[in-house]
Amino acid sequence: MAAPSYGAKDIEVLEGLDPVRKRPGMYIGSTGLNGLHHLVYEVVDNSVDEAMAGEATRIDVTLLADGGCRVVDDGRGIPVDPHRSDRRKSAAEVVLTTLHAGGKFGGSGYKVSGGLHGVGVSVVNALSRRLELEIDREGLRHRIEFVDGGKPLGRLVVTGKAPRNRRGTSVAFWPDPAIFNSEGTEFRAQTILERLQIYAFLNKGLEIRFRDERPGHEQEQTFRYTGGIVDYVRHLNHAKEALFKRVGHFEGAETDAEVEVALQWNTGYHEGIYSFANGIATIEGGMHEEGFKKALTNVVNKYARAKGLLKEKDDNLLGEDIREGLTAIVSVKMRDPQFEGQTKAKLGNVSIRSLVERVTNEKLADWLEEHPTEARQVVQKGIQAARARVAARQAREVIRRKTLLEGAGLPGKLADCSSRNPEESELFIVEGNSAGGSAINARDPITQAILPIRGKILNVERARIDRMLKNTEIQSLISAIGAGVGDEFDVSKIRYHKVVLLADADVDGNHIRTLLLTFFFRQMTDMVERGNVYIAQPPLYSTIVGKEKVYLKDDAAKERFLAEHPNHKNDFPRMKGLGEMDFGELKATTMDANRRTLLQVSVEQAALADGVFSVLMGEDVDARKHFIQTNAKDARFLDI
Ligand code: 0RA
Repeated sequence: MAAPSYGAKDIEVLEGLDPVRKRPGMYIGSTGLNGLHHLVYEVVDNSVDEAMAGEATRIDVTLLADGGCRVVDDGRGIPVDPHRSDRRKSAAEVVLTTLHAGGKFGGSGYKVSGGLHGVGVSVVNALSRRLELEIDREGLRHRIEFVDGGKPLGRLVVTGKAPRNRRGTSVAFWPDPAIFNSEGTEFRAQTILERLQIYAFLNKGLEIRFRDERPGHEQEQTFRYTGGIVDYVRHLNHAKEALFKRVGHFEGAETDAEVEVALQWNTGYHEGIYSFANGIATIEGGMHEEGFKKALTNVVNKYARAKGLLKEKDDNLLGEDIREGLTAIVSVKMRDPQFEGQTKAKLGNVSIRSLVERVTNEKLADWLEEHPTEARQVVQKGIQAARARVAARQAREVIRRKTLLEGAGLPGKLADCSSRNPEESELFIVEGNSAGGSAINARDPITQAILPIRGKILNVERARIDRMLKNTEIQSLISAIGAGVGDEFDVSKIRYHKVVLLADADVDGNHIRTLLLTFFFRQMTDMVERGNVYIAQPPLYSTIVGKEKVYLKDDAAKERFLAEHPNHKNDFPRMKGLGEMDFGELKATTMDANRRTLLQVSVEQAALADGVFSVLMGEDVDARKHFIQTNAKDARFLDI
């Protein structure tokens, strides 16, 4: 076979992009699905930069029917004039075929840019089997195409007039299956949508349209937020109960750097500070977050003292007290962001700390003065959190002292199993005394222990941890599990490797399950993390077949049954509560290891129980699934 003949231009191209094809992971993280989607972000980033420079107002992202992705913006367009290094080539060709050739690195016209993501469209070109670039500039439409990882099919040519004198850049690319050979080249709309929405939140007024043209996946969605990060905070607090309606907002700048903050408290306990540098999520935090937190603690304490809400004898509120239930966005834009840390998601620039601190100290103090009602609520919530913190510590102390004095005394209500091997031991926490009675009869006494818990352990909507710890039922639970609680919880000491919540599918059952999940999540986190917590699934329906009673777990199981037994005429009475099942039924449907189904609780679910009640445990399984998928997958939106 004849060796392919390369001209000088080809050799240069190969030199330009070869490193990317050799080690794609260095440029896009991985060649799995994450890396694949990175290509989209890479292209969109450039358009977003154009928007940040005040030159673009709209970005269209389209997943093409043939598997490609097209990103169009209405910015200035990549420059088309002959490049200074090689007059035969257009600047656009050089940008697409050379690493780091983008305008961003020359610093021309760009105030800020992502930095990390700035490796540019050339990387996308290198990892695509085809890329089509169209530029509308100075009234003309220009076009150039690349194949096989960035080889130009020709030079940039003018194909006609730019329609309606529009300007902007269009990049369409088809990822190379030879590169993305492990998980394929099929984009996931949801993944892209989530990212686009964040871009839209962070760039006030920017319109981002998404369109999926793939057969069977057709959909369209537009994001545009005139409130920017204020809308973002509202969105994050949407499923929660806001402490007050207003979202606080302030900004400030110095040469080469600007900061914008939006914040609102909710009645929950989770602290959600989401920070960004040049539009990139800084999941590991960094200097901007440090500056914000320090100033927040300072400003709120000062305000509380000035208004007499904290007396001279009172201790200052801790940062964690003030941040309880806080949802905040801290967004900085700056030259040369330094990304550090394990995942390069921590902002290292020391100078930004003092800017954010200064701006927050000044502007947040103003905001509190201007909004005394909200300010008072913030302080009151902080004071309550501080009290709860002290009370929880005291309650833990009491429990610890009790176990020290009384040894490993087990609670009287516990019907323990005889096995002392945690691996095979199961603890069923059963709602209601009568249900507890059936469970004791239904169990395998060697491996299954029963702890009955009264239905109304706590008749507070959202129990605070300190109140939970003082509750005798919870104290029994702690000693039954036998591994301590809170900071002292030691998962290696748990007496049962399965801790199973068994409660009715009604309102009270949901309540107690949610409380217990919240408790486990906050006070026995490792146990949840290791997958030791389960939810028992008693059946929802039964029906009679011949002489036998058949149990059906849920509506889906009922549908399946009907499909398999089209002539079935008997009805499907809804199962009554646990207390009304006899022990034979309870054993057959819920407890017998060979016949039951248990739902293993993930950290995500437990986290959601901590913040979101109805959605997690509600009837609407689809809404729940959707919620968990969209909120918990991304660690930043996980309520931990
Ligand atoms: C280099 C210089 C200029 C703009 C761009 C690149 C640019 C790149 C992309 C990529 C996607 N959309 C884009 N829009 C613009 C500045 C050009 C000038 O000063 O006119």
